[in-house]
Amino acid sequence: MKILLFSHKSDVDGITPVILSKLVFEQVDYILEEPSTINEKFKTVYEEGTFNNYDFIYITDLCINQKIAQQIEQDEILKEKILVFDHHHTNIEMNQYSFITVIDSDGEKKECGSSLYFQHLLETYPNETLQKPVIREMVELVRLIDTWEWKKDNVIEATWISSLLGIYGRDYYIDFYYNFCLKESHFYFNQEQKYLLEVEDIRIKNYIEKKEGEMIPVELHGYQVGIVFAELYRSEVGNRLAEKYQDKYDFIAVINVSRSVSYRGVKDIDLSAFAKIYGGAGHKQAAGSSLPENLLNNIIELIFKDSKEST
Ligand SMILES: [Mn+2]
Repeated sequence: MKILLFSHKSDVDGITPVILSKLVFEQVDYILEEPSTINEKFKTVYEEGTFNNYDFIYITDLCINQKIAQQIEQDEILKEKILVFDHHHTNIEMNQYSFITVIDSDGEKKECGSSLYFQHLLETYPNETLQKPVIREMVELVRLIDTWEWKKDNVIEATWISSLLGIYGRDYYIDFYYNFCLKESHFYFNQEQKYLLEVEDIRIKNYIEKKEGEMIPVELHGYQVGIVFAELYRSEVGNRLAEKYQDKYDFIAVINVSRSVSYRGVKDIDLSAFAKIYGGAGHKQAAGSSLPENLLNNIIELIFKDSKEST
């Protein structure tokens, strides 16, 4: 079977569905996007007629908007081909569509994109590899890190799997864990990985310290916000500083000038609602929004007042 997968670009919850798909289907093509870009990308691929080449189209850890969902709902063939598995509570209302499943929590535990997709695959295509404990154990670590439930029992291994994605990069990570899942029966971290993680830990600590010194206080919509510019380790920077400065700031906004803004908090403030003001989305304590369209050009003009556009 040939499938096309749309998934979330930036974390293990978005990347793991690629690995799972490869363990199940003969041919897997995948497109990795952000919540802010998925709709446009999906629409383009749809209008190009590319979906005709696939048996199924999956969307994981992301969701399409109402307008596109309505379009699909009216397309009798496509409706049967597309399946969405998301867990972002801002998308809960999308459950009204037969091909969309959005589950934030089953009552006992929180779900993530990978855990929902894994359950679907296991029920629909229970092959030998998929039934091995290694897959279940890997998906559980992803779930723990993505839903923050690792904090409850301090399952530090969940943070390791996320750090390894940063160290390896997407392509190598996918390759490595695809082969690992084929070969191994249980999940574990090898000595080499543990060494890499130790080095990475030191790098992150140093980076956070540096960013801490550069934090800028701003008032936004009545909130006290600590603003940090960071291109690396954005989640770690945001989480650590939100915790450390909870008496001073309501939450932290990490701006990556070349990509987007991440919001991180530890208080009872719905950051997904705050992100929405700026066209973003996410979870209560971790959300994001995209940047103004002309930001980079504006920065260039601010720095080089005499610059001219060039081709
Ligand atoms: Mn997720």
